Amino acid sequence: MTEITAPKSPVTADQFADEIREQLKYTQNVTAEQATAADVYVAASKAVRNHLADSWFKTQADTVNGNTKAVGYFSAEFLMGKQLENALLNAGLTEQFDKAVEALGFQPKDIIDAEYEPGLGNGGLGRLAACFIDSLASLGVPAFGYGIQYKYGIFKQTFDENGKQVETPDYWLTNEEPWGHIDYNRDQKVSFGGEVVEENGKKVWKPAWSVRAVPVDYLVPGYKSQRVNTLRLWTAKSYDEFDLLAFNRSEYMEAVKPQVKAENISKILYPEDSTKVGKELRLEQQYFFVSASLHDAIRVFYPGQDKPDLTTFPDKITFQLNDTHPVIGIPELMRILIDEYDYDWDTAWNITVKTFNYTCHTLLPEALEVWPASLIGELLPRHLEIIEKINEQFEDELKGKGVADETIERMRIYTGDSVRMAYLATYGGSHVNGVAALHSQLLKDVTLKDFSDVYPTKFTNVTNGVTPRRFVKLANPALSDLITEGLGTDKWISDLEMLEGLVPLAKDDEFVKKFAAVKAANKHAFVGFAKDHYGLDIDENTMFNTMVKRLHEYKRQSLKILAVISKYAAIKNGTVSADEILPRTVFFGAKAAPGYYLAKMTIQLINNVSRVVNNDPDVKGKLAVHMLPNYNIEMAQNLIPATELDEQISQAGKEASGTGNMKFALNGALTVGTLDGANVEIRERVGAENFFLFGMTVEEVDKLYADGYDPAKYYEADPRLKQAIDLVANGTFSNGDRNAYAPLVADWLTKDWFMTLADFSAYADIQAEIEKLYRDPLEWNRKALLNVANSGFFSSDRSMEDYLERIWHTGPLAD
Ligand code: CJB
Repeated sequence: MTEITAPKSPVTADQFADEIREQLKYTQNVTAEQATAADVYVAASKAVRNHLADSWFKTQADTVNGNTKAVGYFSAEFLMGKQLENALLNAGLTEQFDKAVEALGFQPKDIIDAEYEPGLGNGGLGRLAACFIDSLASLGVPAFGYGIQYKYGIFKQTFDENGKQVETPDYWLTNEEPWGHIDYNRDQKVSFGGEVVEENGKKVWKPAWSVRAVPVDYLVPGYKSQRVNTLRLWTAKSYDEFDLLAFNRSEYMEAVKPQVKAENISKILYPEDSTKVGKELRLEQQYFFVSASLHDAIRVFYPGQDKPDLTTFPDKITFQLNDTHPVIGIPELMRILIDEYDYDWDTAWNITVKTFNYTCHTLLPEALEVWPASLIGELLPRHLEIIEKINEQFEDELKGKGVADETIERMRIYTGDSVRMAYLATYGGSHVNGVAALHSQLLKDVTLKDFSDVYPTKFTNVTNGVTPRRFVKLANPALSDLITEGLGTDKWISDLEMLEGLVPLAKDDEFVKKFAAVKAANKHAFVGFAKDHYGLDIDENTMFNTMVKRLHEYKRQSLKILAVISKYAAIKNGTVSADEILPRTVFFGAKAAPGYYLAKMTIQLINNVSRVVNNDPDVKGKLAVHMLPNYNIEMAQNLIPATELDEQISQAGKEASGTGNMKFALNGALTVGTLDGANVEIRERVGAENFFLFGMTVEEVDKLYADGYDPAKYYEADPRLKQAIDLVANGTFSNGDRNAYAPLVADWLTKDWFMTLADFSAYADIQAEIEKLYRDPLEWNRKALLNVANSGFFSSDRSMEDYLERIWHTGPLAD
């Protein structure tokens, strides 16, 4: 046995500079003189990774031998953001790094910026997974993130000369990537297709083809916990790299076909978010990573054992299913236990239910994945049999509980034609949770009502959170310093509810002025960032008003852009006087799924409103609009700290939680928002007087649907709205082309499923209140500070503690 050593003691800046030089010389093969910023980035990353290695080994050993159950977080997405700065912070090497790279002749910021951001996620769900594994490591809880190392992450977004979104591939792995360690010796075989036969009374799956799942390990360092967990992302390789016979026949393309087919599985992240995509490849991806991960967990916890006692598996690890994407793991664990380890059905079912839990992230029924049974049958024939049997058992159980036949019909997991993954997850796991209080309530009352009636104790809530390390400490160093000054300690970074200690300081005008100065400095910094990255000239003496998130009808970017257009018209027509106008810069950032027609048209509209408004001398200095391309974590880290007013304006009952809302509140923006998702809890905590609430409630929305919604009525009733829509329709933002936005306009006037028009007047009206407060900087900043002070609850550390207590029933490793 190798002895597990304690973590390496921190080094001096000189020593760290030597370590970087050594990496440059022996692994990068460049001299310090030849090195570019990109070289130094790679060398410094490898050097800091070495510092984390001993803690990583120790954590792995303690995880297997330790006192507590581990967590396996199964997620098709991990949107990690850049790694170096976070790794330095958690390794306690930030200062040494700064000095070391300066000694090498570089600016620390240039080295940090040289990292290429991995985009292995679409939006909220993927970023949440990244926050959660950061928090688990920081709390000292042994955990594995399990997912896919996509060769191409989320597409890069640019805009063409007409303002349309253009997607280009994200070639992130063509740059040297110092973080992931590919481990060919710990691969797993994942099989597909074929048929199920009976041999000696036993079902035997004879797959048609297999791929090699190779793990790529990323270190997940905890903040001040001395723990380093593992993010294990699988990459697909072929067992038959090359068909030599075909090659020798000069059929070169044929020769590499097996390789292409296998490697396709981990080639690309589906650029969807909350919408269902029923693609064969997507099911292959899902099965690929959960099958490899389940086998990996058995390998890790029962090393070298041919016949492990897997009845202890639920005591070793608990798996959280991040949405429905990994739910095929339930029949896969059944198959492993029955077919590979000879357990009987009931024992296997017991183990499986105890091992899995499911988080639902949506309220849109169409976003719950449903797979055609024929597809599962073709790709995973043994799993379809198991799913059928699970469904039989389920229906019997429901009958036994006296559930009415028509209810059972509605609840079926397997309908004969299709398999409902959310239902499978609810039945096949111990707990189901929503991601904000309102969301969890609506899951129980509406989306999964039948299930909650029969299994009430399975349902719980865990409100989302965000990591204070990345989204406050790193993103907003000036605010972090001020918080530390105000509280007299920096312990809040790992105990965010300490921010409450700032509440009394909101009465101290001097402190509030310092807080305002931080915001002003962040705005100034963002002006520089926007100039460098987008070539924009932004006036920092305007209110910075931001709406960044995926583009969805339910999130209602339309509402914001219609209000902007209405404001533009009012300024142009002189319906507001010059001294009534509060100068604003409106920032949008949003990617639309490539096949989402209305979402893409909305982006085009925003870009063209931006073009018209920003070039109109009549509104210069009063209103500017920018659609920033390629919203990603880096942009979030720069824009959120500079934002003064944040938009969370989804239709009530549609946004499961939101996590951007938390990041903005923690960085001292005020929110204009509806009573939706986690907005409800944010408002409760920061105080109704420190939040701009508008719009219909869930009940009002339901009533309006029930009464029959006619958007045209709202268009006729509010002249501001009518004018804004007319300007879109009459070609003002399309060089006179009246057809350019016709589908969008038609949708607004005849359908408007998310009731943008019904909420417009309330949204336009509340702007006066917002602007009035903004004219009083001391009061505005007092309220913004109270947002910071009262948002400590929204740390992902707290979310993790809630999961530990309510769902996972485990805790940190002993030292
Ligand atoms: N969400 O990002 C996604 N993708 C999905 O496919 C479904 C939901 C989002 O998850 C976030 C994390 O829980 C939520 O905050 C957000 O409301 C939800 O849309």
